[in-house]
Amino acid sequence: MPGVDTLLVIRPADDLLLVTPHGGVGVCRALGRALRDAGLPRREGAPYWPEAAGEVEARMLSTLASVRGHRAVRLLLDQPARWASGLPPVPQAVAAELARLLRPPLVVATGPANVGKSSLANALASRPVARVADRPGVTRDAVAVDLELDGLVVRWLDAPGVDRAEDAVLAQAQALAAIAIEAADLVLWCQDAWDVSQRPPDPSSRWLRLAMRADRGFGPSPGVMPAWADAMVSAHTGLGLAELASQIRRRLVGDAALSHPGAWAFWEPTPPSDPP
Ligand SMILES: Nc1nc2c(ncn2[C@@H]2O[C@H](COP(=O)(O)OP(=O)(O)O)[C@@H](O)[C@H]2O)c(=O)[nH]1
Ligand SMILES: [Mg+2]
Repeated sequence: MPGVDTLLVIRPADDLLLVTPHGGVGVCRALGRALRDAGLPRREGAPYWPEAAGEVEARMLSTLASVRGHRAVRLLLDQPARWASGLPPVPQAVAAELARLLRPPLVVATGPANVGKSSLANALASRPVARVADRPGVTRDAVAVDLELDGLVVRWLDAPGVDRAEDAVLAQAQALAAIAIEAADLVLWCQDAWDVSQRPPDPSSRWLRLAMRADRGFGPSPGVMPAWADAMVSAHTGLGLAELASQIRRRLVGDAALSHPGAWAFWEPTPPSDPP
């Protein structure tokens, strides 16, 4: 296409041409029309990945094009060899966990206002994604961002504080956040490390309790994690951020699932299951 696009044409078989333009939808449509007019219709059922050694590899290449996160990529690359060597499929529960490598699981950060929830999202994203202020009620509509945590991409939702809403708009935002919390794969309860006035949720596989702003010191032994917490972080100093990322990843896709040697039918829909 002179002046519009440069494209690559590959002929992997006598009766098959692969045409790979760089352009957008308009270029592809124009190309489709031109090929049809030239008497070269698109062959129905033509393989999308004719260079693949087999069906699993073709599916793998196709899935690889849309996934993010190095853990997904590594595991997918290994699957054709596993199926070829006749390894038994991974159990259903493992497949359900591994499915989270392909579709970002939902992680919601909630808790009282003004404890550093938005700052935590910004620190993990390494860029400003949510507004930060030294007063409650600043985060209203939950802010969503995709974050890669320890090689797993999650959909992170920074929710407004759960304190009593001082206006109807915040109350509405809180009601929406409550729906997201119900749907979440993992909920992060965020509370100041030194705050003893709150009652953190009971331990649960779906909740992770974070002691926030831990750089400020707290209690009789600064730097020691409060008994109620599962993790201790500071968005300002970076304390505990790498450990938090790894803890979140392990809660969502456990080490046992990642290192399971079985063959993974990553193309099959998996029913949702409880987190590990
Ligand atoms: N010392 C300290 N202050 C923090 C930290 N994270 C946030 N803050 C401050 O706490 C206040 C509230 O932060 P914000 O992220 O808006 O809290 P949110 O309301 O829970 O989202 C702001 O003044 C932040 O600068 C932290 O890790 N350490
Ligand atoms: Mg906020």
